[in-house]
Amino acid sequence: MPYFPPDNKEFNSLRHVMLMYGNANTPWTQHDLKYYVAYCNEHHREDDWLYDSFLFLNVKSSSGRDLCADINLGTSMAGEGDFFAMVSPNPANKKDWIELLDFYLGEQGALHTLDAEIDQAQRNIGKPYGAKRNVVLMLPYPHLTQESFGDLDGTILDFSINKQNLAQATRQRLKAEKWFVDEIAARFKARTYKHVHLLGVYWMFETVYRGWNVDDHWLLKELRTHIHLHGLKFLWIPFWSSYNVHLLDEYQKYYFDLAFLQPNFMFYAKGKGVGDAARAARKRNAGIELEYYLELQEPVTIENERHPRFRDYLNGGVTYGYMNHAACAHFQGVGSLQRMHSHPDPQEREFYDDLYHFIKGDYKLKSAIPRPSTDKRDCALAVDLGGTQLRAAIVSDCGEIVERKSIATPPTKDAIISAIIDLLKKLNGEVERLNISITGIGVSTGGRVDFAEGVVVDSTALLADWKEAPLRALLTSAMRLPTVIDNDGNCAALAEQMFGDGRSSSNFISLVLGTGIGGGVVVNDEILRGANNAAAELGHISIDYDGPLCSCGNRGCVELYSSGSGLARLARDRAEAGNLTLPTSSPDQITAQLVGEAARNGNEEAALLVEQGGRMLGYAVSGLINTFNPERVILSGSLLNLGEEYLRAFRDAVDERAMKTARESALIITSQLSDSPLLGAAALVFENRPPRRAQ
Ligand code: BMX
Ligand code: ZN
Repeated sequence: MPYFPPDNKEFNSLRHVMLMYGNANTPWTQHDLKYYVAYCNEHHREDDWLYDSFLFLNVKSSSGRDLCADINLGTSMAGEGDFFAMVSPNPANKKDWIELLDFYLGEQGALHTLDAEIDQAQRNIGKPYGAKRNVVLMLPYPHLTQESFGDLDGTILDFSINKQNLAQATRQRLKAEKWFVDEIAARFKARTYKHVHLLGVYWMFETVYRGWNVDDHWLLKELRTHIHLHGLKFLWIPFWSSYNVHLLDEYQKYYFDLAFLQPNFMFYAKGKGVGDAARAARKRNAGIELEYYLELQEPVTIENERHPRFRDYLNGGVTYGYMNHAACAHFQGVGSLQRMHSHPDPQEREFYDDLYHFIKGDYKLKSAIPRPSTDKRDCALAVDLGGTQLRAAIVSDCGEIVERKSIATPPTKDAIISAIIDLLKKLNGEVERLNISITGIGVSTGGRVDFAEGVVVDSTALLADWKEAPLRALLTSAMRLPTVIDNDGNCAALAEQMFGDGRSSSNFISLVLGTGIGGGVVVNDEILRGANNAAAELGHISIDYDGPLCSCGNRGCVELYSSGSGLARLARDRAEAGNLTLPTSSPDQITAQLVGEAARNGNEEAALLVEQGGRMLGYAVSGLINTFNPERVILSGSLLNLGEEYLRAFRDAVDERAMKTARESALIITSQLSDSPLLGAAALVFENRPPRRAQ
């Protein structure tokens, strides 16, 4: 599932909507609005267009009564605590709601001033802005404590259940909301704004609650129907907490037309990063909110991390693709963008320029700002057991390999296990010197793995004795660290998802071309594990039903032609039959790399094998593209060193064989990660405690 896309015509091409917190006592002035309408130069003059959409919202009326429900009390990033229906002791009444209407749509209201400012900006900028600028207006909340809202059609509305049942109270609350929407529509129509399009209305309360005294589920469903009668959209920006995340899942079905996931990454000392928020937004077809909060005078737990985190938000737009592929909401607290523009601190000023580029869609990754924290770096001990090499490393939570060791894969199960423990102990001995802390152990291995139990179930001939190995239990007791184990193909996909090109796509296929062919499939942001974690053995797709027997039991598996072991086997057979001459007479020394080298040096038989390897892989991947319709196919592993011919033949076969529609959307790329299974082993550890630092 993609993000909620920008430039959606039904939403008047909305891309970036700025939250404009205001206050009836201080109406918006043209001077204040210009920093949002336009990118202003150092002389405070409009130089280029900036936000295309504006969400006006006021929390309190001029008399201090509450226009909206307080939000998210008692919840934390980890989803602790609970929501409860808000009981404002001082709820706004009809008079306050009318004041809000005047604030938005009065003669000198926010929309009037915005329209005038756009007019002026147009003269100064001298180029058109495309679609009309959007406005979205917050609806006030009908508080349950409001027993005497004011008169509508001759009755004084009562929102409480003190003198009536819940259905009666909810109907009265709905009546007030419908009236407010009607007023917005009528007043907007009555004025003629030149540059402003009324896109919709916004619901401030961040959960949809039903309890003994409140039924916002029914209220919102009915209200949305009414909003649609006016041709308006209903928008929402809920906090991504464990409580209401399921409401976000189906927001379009029941309540809202467009929701932005609110990460709250800016406000909690520990918790999920922007990458997780981005993935969660994609899963739900939501937009995403960026939070600035640069200088707001409120106790913020991460006071000294505001700048690094804001950099993470901007970088995340590139890394996770939301800069150009998602509708974005921008939370700036009160007026922080304007302060950034004229700030004496050059870092703040740089952020202003960066935001301008972000909105234009051409912001480039900048290096992450180092965290002031003196904490030890969080790392994992990672192991990758392949058919040829056993490797182990210390990997940091931003995917950096801090220390590594490797040996040739031992031949027996017992020898493998003691070699793994030996490598891990050696690495663990480095912890003090490196000033790191180890969160856990992740193991990436060939073969079928019982993921839940941490047991290697069985293997092909590439790891002949690697069966029924209760690896997690053994490592946990030897190392006294939590351990997670998965198949190496899955691990590589996980590494792409956490550190590589998988960060910006929800559907991709990863192939590790080594001794064998490791496969991993990500569908809708989830690794496809199957019924018992045996899915995605992509090396064992048969492309020749009558071909040679594979150690998996099938015939003609693609791994027999296109992997390192497959190419070496074919070359050995040909050399023995006298059809291939390689610069060695010993069959044991024939490897895929040797075949590649010979091919690059003009050996035609060797070149034919390399070409066939690439082509056969292309046939198998064509089927995968038709099956999974991925956004990307990410190739990694040592076989990429075979030479251009392997990749060219692969691409040609895919172009020739995959179905057109699926082929068009599948980008074939080589991984940017140097060691995806090893990084994936670390990713297993970090999966439930994702990285804090940006790439
Ligand atoms: C084999 C199979 C897969 C593995 C792939 C890549 C075993 C031992 N291995 O197809 O599970 O993902 O090789 O492994 O059954 P590598 O040895 O190339 O790393
Ligand atoms: Zn096979």
